[in-house]
Amino acid sequence: MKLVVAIVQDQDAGSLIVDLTDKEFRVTKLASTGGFLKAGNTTLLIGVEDEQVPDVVRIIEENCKTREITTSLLTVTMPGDTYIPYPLEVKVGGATLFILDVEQHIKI
Ligand code: 2BA
Ligand code: 2BA
Repeated sequence: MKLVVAIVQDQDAGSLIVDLTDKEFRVTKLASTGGFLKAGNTTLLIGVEDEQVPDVVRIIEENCKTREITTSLLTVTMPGDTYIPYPLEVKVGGATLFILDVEQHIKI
């Protein structure tokens, strides 16, 4: 068994979960925050049999889009702790996946 950990954009999470559950995959949704943009994103845990991983990856590819985001980061200028916002263009990927071996899967 594998655990697919998928970090996706909030805008894509709804349709992705619908498509996964339509195909009878089980999903757990976590609200998460990206360390760089400090903005909300969604982390999905999807526990599946090894041979189902390609199907899960395909459904994620179909639902998740790369987006250009212009954000403003705050930079501190020396001296005097003055913060200056500066615009930054960032390409946020459709999804970041980690696919882990599951040592045990127990339901109680
Ligand atoms: P939910 O996805 O909200 O599922 C709640 C319960 O609904 C499940 O209880 C199960 O009895 C039923 N259920 C879910 N999907 C089903 C399906 N495709 N067909 C028939 N019945 C279905 P549990 O199995 O005890 O799961 C409780 C919660 O644990 C799930 O909440 C989900 O958040 C998580 N979970 C369970 N298995 C998972 C897995 N393989 N991967 C990720 N999360 C899992
Ligand atoms: P964030 O950390 O908020 O990053 C959002 C986007 O900002 C990233 O998109 C990337 O294009 C850019 N970025 C991140 N760190 C950067 C840096 N040090 N310098 C320049 N640009 C940077 P993605 O790579 O598609 O990542 C989207 C989200 O996926 C991330 O949100 C983070 O929550 C998660 N993620 C990506 N790679 C990860 C990893 N190796 N471990 C854990 N989480 C990861």
